[in-house]
Amino acid sequence: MTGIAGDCPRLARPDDAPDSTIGIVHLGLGAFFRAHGALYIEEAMRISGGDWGILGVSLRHPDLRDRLAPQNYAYTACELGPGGEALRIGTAVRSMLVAPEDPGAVLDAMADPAVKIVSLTVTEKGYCHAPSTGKLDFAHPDIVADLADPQRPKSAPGFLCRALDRRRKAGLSSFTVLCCDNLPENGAMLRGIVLELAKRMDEDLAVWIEAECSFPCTMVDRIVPATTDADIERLAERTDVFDAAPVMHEPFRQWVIEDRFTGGARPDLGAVGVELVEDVRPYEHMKLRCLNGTHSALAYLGYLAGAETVSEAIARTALSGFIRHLWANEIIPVLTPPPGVDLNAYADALMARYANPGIRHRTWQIAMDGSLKLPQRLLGSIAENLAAGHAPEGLFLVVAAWMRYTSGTDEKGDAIDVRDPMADRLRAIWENGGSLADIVRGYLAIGEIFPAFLAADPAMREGLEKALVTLMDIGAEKAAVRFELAS
Ligand code: CS2
Repeated sequence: MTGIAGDCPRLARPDDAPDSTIGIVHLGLGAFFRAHGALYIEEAMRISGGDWGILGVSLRHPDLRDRLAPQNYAYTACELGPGGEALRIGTAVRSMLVAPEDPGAVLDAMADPAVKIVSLTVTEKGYCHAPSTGKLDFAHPDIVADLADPQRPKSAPGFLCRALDRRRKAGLSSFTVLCCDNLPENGAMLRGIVLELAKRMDEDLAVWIEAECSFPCTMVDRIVPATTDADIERLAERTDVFDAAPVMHEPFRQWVIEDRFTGGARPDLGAVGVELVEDVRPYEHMKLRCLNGTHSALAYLGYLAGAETVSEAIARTALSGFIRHLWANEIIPVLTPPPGVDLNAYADALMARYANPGIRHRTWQIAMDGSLKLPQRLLGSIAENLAAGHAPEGLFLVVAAWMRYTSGTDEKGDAIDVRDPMADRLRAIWENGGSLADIVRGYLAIGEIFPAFLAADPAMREGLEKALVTLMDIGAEKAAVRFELAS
């Protein structure tokens, strides 16, 4: 690190940090979990004790481990409020492994009797599934590899199956699998995926997992943009300490979990504001559709309109009015609110969160992996509108904006760096040429994204065609203005 950060002493683990041993293995440790779950867990240990230290696992790169290890896995969590920053040091992460360096060490850790929970934030694409059905994709290269070389898993489902198998064979109890990704009925979906894979490995393992292992569904929420070098420099200037891996987050946070932990073993999460409920679905629908759905809308339309961040996008009245229209007329009317929640107030609070100028959340970052995000964020709302006899033209415009974004060329003719496992396949639809109607048909034919009943609905196809024609004719911002709903 050059600049001021390079001259400062390295961040150290504070003396008053809870001295817990490891009780949780977290797959896919990144900024989000360190700014969300890990902070809740640390607070729970401070209040009620318990050995809930976290062993983080990176399933791909060593970068985060290399940054955290010299500071004993402590890191700064910077809360970026509209009025300024508040800092704290996160200490619940006790160690980290990089799976490709030593998959056996990861399995050993997961099979340790002291580990009671394996949590995950591996992003939507880490589950190797088809998002339209939630089913495992057996042709996924990581799953093919996991079946071929069982002792050296690559995928998250592969690690879960192998580790559970070790526990079963050692006569140990199962751990709770706590999925913390933005997927619909995330625990149930992951359970289905793990069982599919386990069945292929060993029928008895699948039977054991089915009987012994709990996969509670969760809803997680906190806006955590990727940390930049500028953030690291700014923090060093402010604190005179060099932290190579701080996390940046908004003040708001919410975690709703179904209280079904194996053997009831969990940190005292209720003491720190986590909502432990019977049924997460209404919370998850509210969050995935109201927040993530409009986040994706701002990502695609905002990017095409030249807005670099969410707060820049929302500062344009065309886009903020459009988002208000989506909530009021196309998203909230088909939602069932969680007990005691006023969805209009929830949407108003979201608008304030998006406008927070302290958070520089890039539209490009949110636009990533749209092929895996669209179903749960947008297509559910579209399907329910259509079923109610209403054509959701604003949501069609968002899907059309995703189509245009994934063409790889923006409104000025510049290239877009599209990050998506399906990027080549999506761009090929445009390269094959044809009318805009052909393009829409090409997208709708992707069964992993669009469920057959929706792709076959003429109202869906015609609505998308109309939206794409408008978008190509007049551009994202002018297309959005047509829907503008004043505050
Ligand atoms: C975002 C989410 O990057 C994205 O796709 O929509 O990461 C979002 O910031 C979080 O889900 C907020 O809880």
